Amino acid sequence: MKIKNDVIVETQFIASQKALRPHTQFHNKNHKMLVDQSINIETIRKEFPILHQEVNKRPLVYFDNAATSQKPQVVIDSIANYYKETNSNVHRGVHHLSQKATDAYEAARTAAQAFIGAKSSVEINFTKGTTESINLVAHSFGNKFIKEGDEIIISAMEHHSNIVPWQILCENTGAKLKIIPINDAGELDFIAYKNLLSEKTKLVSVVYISNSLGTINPVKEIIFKAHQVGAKVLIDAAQAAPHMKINVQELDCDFLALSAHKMCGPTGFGILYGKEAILEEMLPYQSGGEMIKEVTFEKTTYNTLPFKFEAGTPDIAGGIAFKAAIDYLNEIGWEFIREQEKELLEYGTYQLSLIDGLRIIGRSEQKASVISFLVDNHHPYDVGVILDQLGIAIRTGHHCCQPLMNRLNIEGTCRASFAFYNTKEEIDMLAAGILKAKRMLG
Ligand code: C6P
Repeated sequence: MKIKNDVIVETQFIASQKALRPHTQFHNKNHKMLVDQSINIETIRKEFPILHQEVNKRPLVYFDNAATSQKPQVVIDSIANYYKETNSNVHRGVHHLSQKATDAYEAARTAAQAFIGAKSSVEINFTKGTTESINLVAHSFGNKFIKEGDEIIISAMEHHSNIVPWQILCENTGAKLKIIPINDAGELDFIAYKNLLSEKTKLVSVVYISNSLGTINPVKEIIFKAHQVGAKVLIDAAQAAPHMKINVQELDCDFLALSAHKMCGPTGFGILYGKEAILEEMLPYQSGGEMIKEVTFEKTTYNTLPFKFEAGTPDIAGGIAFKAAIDYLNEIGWEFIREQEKELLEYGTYQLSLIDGLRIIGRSEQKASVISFLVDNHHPYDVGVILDQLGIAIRTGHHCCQPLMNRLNIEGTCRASFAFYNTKEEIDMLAAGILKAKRMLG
């Protein structure tokens, strides 16, 4: 595509629209498998009903996938079907529906175990999402194992969810929070990280993929180094889970947190992975029903893993829909997801770089399909509002990473985050929209 006088005069994306999936299996609307049939991107898009609407009389361009991804029909159906056919409480009843609900809910745990390559399903704790998972570790691990004078290491590019729980823990215990600096491209300073590590380090908690910059961090090396000083490591995989295959045993992380809603699943559901031996030693998180073994007024004993960390009636429909999302992503195939998003990132980076006065924030060599940018001196909010008028959804602001914005000396950015169901044509519309915003904002 060439941009001249604010007009797109030529597009090159058309071939990409026909990009064929290398995968041979796919769910159709009736959730039957179509075998040996290559599917193009339009077929995938048909699975997402929300994408086929107009916003402000323009076709919706959804580039806010890092905030939350859209949901395919199979995930939407799984929620409705649960309430239509199965609704009942889990782990409690002897009756048919309760057994059925329990089986479906526990199948989600097994699917999540396979999804992240955990050794045992008891290492999968269901939570409300990444934020709750990190809070669980801060409370249940932190309050037991972190003491005055200990150190916790995070990085300068963390989401608030991976900062504030540790600050509160440090306030409560007298531990110290240490920050791994980043360079101007938005990459972690690994040498500085190694220098921060010492026998005082009890926990390292870092983001796998930055939500604001798209940086993919070398978490395997980070974990290896932390283990050399005896520290445990938590990986915030909120942005990694939608984009790449994760294997917790290969990474050897001690904890990993993710949210279902960023990977085509439901909101308010996620997992905390923890190594079984560590989870066994941790304090309960919330208390009440389900997490107990026996209650008397004198003493209460706690349930076995994973129920020890799952007090109260869970989001059963959420768990079942999470499994539907995992199955869906596996069927799309990680190779396809990686290739499609890589192409979108490269194309988007190129097209946006052609725009005069546009500055891309976050230039890591290892990057996921997130482009943060600033246009001239315009406030990201103003650019975002104009793009919204054109039907284009991006996120603007600090993206819950205020310390990162301070480090970069900016208030915030415009952020376009792509998913495998996005197209180059949509990126062309974004580029044209930015040019229009430039014109309107002067
Ligand atoms: N980032 C974004 O627009 P929850 O809200 O618990 O599902 O996820 C929190 C979270 C933690 N870590 C990272 C790296 C994240 O990106 C997020 C959520 C969204 O970037 C909403 S602020």
